[in-house]
Amino acid sequence: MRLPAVPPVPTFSRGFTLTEMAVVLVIVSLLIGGMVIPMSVQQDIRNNTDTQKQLANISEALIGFAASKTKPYLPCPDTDGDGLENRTGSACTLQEGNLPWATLGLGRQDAWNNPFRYRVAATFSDSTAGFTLSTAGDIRVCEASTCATALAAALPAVVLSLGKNGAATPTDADELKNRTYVAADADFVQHTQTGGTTGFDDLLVWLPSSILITRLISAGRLP
Ligand SMILES: [Ca+2]
Ligand SMILES: [Ca+2]
Repeated sequence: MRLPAVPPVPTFSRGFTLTEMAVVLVIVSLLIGGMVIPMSVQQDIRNNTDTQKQLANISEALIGFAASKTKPYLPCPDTDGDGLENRTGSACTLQEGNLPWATLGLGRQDAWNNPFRYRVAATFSDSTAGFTLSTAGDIRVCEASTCATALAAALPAVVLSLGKNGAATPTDADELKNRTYVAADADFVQHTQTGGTTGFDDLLVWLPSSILITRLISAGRLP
């Protein structure tokens, strides 16, 4: 017996309407926009990373400088802008200033083309006396300008980049603390970057005496 013919299933074939295409394009652009970091932010991240690498190199160079001396000592800050350390006799002319980049054989600026700031303890920078296993520094790094909590103390040296906003005079109290030179004030601030042109964006590296002294023992310069 012949079965009755099945009626053909109607098929639909049509393109997208302009409205549908527009909706899809909007969704795709939103997705891409959410994934792509703006170029300016990428540049900031790169500058921060590059500067942190420079700070790590500076730390190594400071240790290398000390290890190159028969009686180890750290270089003095550059206080006249030529990149060379400034000494008056065996002591530093000032304990704080710019990093003596030329003395250390390093690049002169951070990723934002600003000089690195540098402070060294008087006890670690005397070129006649040198330092010993028991020498203590006087520099502290704190969580805030009030310095209620010290992250590190009795440090021989600290180096900092003023960050992206380094060219401007800061209004942030923590940034002012890092930027302003006061002979008797050896406190610095380090915490996470708060961003913006008036926020905190400084990058610090400090040299603990434990690391400095251990490395000089390894190099045969101490005790
Ligand atoms: Ca100089
Ligand atoms: Ca800054």
